[in-house]
Amino acid sequence: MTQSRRTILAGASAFAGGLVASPWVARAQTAEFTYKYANNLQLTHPLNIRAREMVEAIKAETKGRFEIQIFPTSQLGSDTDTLSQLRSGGVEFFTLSGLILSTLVPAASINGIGFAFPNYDAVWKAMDGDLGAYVRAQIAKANLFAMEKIWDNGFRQTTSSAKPIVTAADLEGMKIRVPPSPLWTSMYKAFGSAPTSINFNETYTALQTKVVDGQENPLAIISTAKLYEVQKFCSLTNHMWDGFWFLANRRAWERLPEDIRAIAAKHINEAGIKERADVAALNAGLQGDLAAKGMVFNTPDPASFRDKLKKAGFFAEWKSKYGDEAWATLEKYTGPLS
Ligand code: X2X
Repeated sequence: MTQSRRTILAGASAFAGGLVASPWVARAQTAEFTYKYANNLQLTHPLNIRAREMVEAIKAETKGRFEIQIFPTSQLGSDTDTLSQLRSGGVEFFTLSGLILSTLVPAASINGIGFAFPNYDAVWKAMDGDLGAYVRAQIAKANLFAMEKIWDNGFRQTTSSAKPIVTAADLEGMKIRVPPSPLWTSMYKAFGSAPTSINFNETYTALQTKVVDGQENPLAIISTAKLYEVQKFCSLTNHMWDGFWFLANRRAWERLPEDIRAIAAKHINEAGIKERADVAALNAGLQGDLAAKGMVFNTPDPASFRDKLKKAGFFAEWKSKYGDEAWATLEKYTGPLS
């Protein structure tokens, strides 16, 4: 049966059922391409709010040819599992912190060096400049494609069920959850903590059952993942900035016709820019809301933390791991770190 006849019949039956105003309303084309996009965040996080708008805009501009199905809250598996699925093509898109991606692409964690970025202005100059370009080139070598604009996670804060973190000494011996990443583990070992690598989808339970006493995340995550229900203290350490690369399986990305790829990339990058503004506003405004939910806040002086890392050789260790060229690119935006 030809498309036009199927369309008319479908339109006529729908019209007969009183579902559309005119029998000539063309049925949306069945998508030529249907891709899965996985992420680890709650539906209420700005990342998923902007992603829903994004997939609708892509479907509309491709006239239904390209459909992206969103799988939030680690529905398809943990971050480490989903990275494997992205590499195999089990999922086509995945937003992932560069620090977790660094298990596959070591250079991808470089933006997470402790106390590197003083503010968002320095972050975006780096990530939309030479540092981001360098990391994306390294990601491409792993047969993944990273969209041009990294999405925002935010400056990370330290929470605990036991006590406020006032100086670096308070981190000594602390059982702290960290995402699965060599840099996170290294940093908290340098603080003298006892870091435990736990995927985000298991973090709430690990805190609730006291497997760990604390964790660290931006306020937007602490709020949307309801970590305030299982954490009493929040110390505004701002100890690192973290983002989410919007990653594609390269074969799946290149399988798309060029016109669809251009439309998808445009809307994905636009959504990332909007999400950045949402997250920054949220992180700036959430302290009062979280305090009203019972969290106790303090703002520590960063000097003792930075000094502890320096004395532990943390900066020197990671400079040698990344290499002089990459480190110089980082310091172009942060100023001297080691
Ligand atoms: O796992 C985390 O802590 C989170 C949600 O911030 C990341 O995806 C890195």
